[in-house]
Amino acid sequence: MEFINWIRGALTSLGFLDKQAKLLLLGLDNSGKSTLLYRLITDRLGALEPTRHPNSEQFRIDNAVCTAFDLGGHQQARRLWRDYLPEVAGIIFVVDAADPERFAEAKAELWALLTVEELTNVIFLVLGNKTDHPNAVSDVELRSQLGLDNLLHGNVGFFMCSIAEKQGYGEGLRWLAQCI
Ligand SMILES: Nc1nc2c(ncn2[C@@H]2O[C@H](COP(=O)(O)OP(=O)(O)OP(=O)(O)O)[C@@H](O)[C@H]2O)c(=O)[nH]1
Ligand SMILES: [Mg+2]
Repeated sequence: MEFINWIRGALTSLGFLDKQAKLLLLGLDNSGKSTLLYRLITDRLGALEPTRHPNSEQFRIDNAVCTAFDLGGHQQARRLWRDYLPEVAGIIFVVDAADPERFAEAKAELWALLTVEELTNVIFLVLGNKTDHPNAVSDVELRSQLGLDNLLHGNVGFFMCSIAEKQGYGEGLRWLAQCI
């Protein structure tokens, strides 16, 4: 059995077999998490209600079969985030790049996760969303506001995107799929 698992692991890492990955979609309320999930499974832009209950969907990125949990980002929902951390391969942390008043709050939540010991080997994809919005700040500005300037860990990727205009998140997700 050990040997079979070893062969499986080797074939998966060479890209011959599908990887299975549990992902979490986290970030403040209104950042665009559910919009992203809906986009990934339907390829459409949905008019969605704020997420009140956790839900999950499966989708494929290259050879990674991902099960993503959308937990909701309002204060009460954030208390649930920690319950979902076991077995997580990647966290997609969505930030509204057009809402500077909430950058400090987003930074605090992001860093609360980045410093969890259990998550040391987890891949973080930080998406600065809503680049189509007139108030959106630049990637340099957002990276700095989130304290990601001098990040030396290879497990954190930062990409700007517009889920509405189907830009940027594809590159981010492919980077994530390669890393997990
Ligand atoms: N302009 C613009 N608006 C976006 C984009 N992505 C999402 N939105 C809008 O942002 C708002 C919030 O999106 P949701 O996906 O519901 O946000 P959420 O992160 O799931 O929020 P919670 O469920 O409350 O945690 C909606 O009005 C979306 O239409 C984008 O790329 N550009
Ligand atoms: Mg939502």
